[in-house]
Amino acid sequence: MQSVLTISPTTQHFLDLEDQYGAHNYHPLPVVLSRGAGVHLWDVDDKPYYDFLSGYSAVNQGHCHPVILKAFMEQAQQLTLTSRAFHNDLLGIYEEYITRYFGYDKVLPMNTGVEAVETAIKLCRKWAYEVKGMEEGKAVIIVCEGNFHGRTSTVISFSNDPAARKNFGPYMPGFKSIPYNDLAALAEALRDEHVAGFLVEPIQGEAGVFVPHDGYLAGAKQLCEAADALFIADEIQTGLARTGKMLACDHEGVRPDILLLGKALSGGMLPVSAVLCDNEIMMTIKPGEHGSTYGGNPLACRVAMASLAVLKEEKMAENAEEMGQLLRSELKALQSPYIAVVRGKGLLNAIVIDHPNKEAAWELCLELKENGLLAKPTHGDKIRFAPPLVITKEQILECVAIIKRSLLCLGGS
Ligand code: IF1
Repeated sequence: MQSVLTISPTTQHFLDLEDQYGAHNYHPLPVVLSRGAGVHLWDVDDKPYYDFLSGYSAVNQGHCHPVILKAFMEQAQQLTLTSRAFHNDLLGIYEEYITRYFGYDKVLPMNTGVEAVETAIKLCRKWAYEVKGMEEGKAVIIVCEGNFHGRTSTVISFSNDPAARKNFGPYMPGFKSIPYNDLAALAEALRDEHVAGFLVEPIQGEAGVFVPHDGYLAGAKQLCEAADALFIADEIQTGLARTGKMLACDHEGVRPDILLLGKALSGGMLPVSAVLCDNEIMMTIKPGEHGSTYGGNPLACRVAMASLAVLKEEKMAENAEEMGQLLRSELKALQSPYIAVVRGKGLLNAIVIDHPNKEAAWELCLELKENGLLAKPTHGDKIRFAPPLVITKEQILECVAIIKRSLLCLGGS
């Protein structure tokens, strides 16, 4: 196995700066990017790449989408932040826009994805005590093994990834973890009268794009309804056209009680997240009980509306569905002995590498980088393939050719 790494002096300069002055909380590929447009990125030496990560699905609309960029620049010159101590002339317009777009009574705007998750946990608990009438302090939220919902101390409390948890305790109580894609386990867990809700990713992203069986989401929603527990869908990664529908839950006609959005809600321009639900849940939070300095700022509102608009106008869900099928079938047709599995939905895909060398997925990603395609391994042997949703058929075929050529670095065939 030999991927010959080329690292220019300019690239090395930036790697050294980060190494010396930045916290070492990441292990990125050794590529330093300075420009992006659509499905492409360019490094500091002006070498072009296909982006097969899309900022972990924050850039579904493609890098620097002109419509989103225009909205961003116009609003940035007008008004960017008022705080929620005062009203601004975009918040209400955005709130009407996004609630109609997804069909909910109300929205609570936040910034990062994990803040949306935290907000959902607080809403779910308040609803349990104030609407369902549960004894205060007793609420349990069911979560799934292999979950990824962000990195706050509460959210890592219910992760079972040692890297995310170790030495960050003490951990927040009130969560029960069950196997993912297991309706019997959910039914059993829901028998506890203190269950307030079920928090789930419609496809587990960090777990390596783990797609549950058809009917899992619909079945889970039904079980939650029967147990009077809230079905909370974390669509921060799966939402906004990524999986071939506007929401991954749409594949099964499921309407979550609480819907969490983030990432591509701003097309990669700034952190924008949202919690959507109906009045019965949302109105349990009263003035002063939750919020954030930047949540609902006019710049975010304007950019989010543009980001949502282009998803529909450019039929990105339809393209994700079509291009995803093409990508998976072309990858399978390679019949590489090193690709054990090709899986995914729409343009949220992963391959599982089968190779005696444990570093094979990392080596392949280095080789892909050399050949002009950027992707990142997860959990050692999986590589996510999730390009921006504006990718064309010709580009998919070119990318598969790059992948085919790069696989040679793993040896022979
Ligand atoms: C990092 C993973 C992806 C998410 C879901 C909430 C959040 C995320 C389903 C939190 C964030 C990110 C964060 C990023 C890596 C990344 C990731 F590999 F870790 F799992 F996308 F697949 N719910 N996912 O996927 O959103 O607070 O970050 O805005 O570096 O931690 P955030």
